[in-house]
Amino acid sequence: MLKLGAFALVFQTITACGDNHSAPETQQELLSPAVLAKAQMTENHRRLTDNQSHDFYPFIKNGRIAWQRDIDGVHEVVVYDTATSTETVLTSDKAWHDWNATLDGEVVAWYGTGVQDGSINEIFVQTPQKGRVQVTHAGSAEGMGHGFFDPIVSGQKVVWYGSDGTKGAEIYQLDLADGKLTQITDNDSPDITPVIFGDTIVWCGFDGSDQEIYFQRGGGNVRQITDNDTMDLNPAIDGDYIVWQGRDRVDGDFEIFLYEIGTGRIMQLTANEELDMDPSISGTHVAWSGKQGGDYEIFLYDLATQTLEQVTTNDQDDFHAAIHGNLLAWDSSPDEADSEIFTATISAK
Ligand SMILES: [Ca+2]
Ligand SMILES: [Ca+2]
Ligand SMILES: [Ca+2]
Ligand SMILES: [Ca+2]
Repeated sequence: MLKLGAFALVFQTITACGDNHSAPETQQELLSPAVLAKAQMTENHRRLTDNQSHDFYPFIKNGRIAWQRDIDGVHEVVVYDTATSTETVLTSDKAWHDWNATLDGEVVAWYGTGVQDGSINEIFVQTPQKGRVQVTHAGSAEGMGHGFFDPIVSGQKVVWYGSDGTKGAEIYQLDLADGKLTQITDNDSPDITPVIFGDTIVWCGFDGSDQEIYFQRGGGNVRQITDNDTMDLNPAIDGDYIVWQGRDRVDGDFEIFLYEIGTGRIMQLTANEELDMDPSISGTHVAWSGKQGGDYEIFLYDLATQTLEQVTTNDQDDFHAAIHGNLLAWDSSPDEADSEIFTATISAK
């Protein structure tokens, strides 16, 4: 293992911003840039699908993987259980393109785009108790914009974003336990791509000039993590850690950042001149898609050991890293044809 370099410490003061957003109380440390030691952490690399359909956008929870597959021109939800090695195509109706599937236990959620009317997008949730339920109804209301997108499930909670019909996109939460729908944000700017862990919701909002990362814990005040003049996008959360992609203010490419809620520390995980995007986090492991030598590869970083692995090495794009526990998944197009789902396991230390 290589020796780690020292972190350069930069102090960043976060100031108050926007309507209902409260300012972080403390100064934050920006640890930048991390000098990464290389280590092999994954094994059992596997091509999970092998067909003529596009398989992409995997999501993992507790050994179950959900993704979307283009079947005869219509996108459907597929769920794979690693415990039983069984694949189930969950949706088969041809009325909706079903996208961005997410799951936790037996609860599965996704959004559908009307095949007939491609401008309407609705959230669907499937549970053992109630079966499949369309939980939003943008299509039946006047002036509801394009509807609702990108649900994420955690326990009995589902979050998503979409137009409230009058202003920019807002963040919504549905509690499946009591059926209560809560609008988390209410402002004039777009709030998009929420993620949830327990009672903490994280999303990407707009501060008037560019995108920032916000979160709300336990229904309390909205707190702002980033405050800069460049784009901060695609947050993910696990436990006390929030990750996202932010623009490198020197080179203009995207880097991966991490925020620790308990300490308020921000850490920059990548420092290069290529695009690093779409991070996912589980425990101390962070995975993302980064450009390397002309195409994208999957990278895995362990916060505990401060080591980095380039998981893929090939000439095609590897996208949409998803991680939970010791399982990592992503999609790629190995034959320059349709895309497939790939998995790897993270070895026990
Ligand atoms: Ca395929
Ligand atoms: Ca920003
Ligand atoms: Ca970069
Ligand atoms: Ca690649």
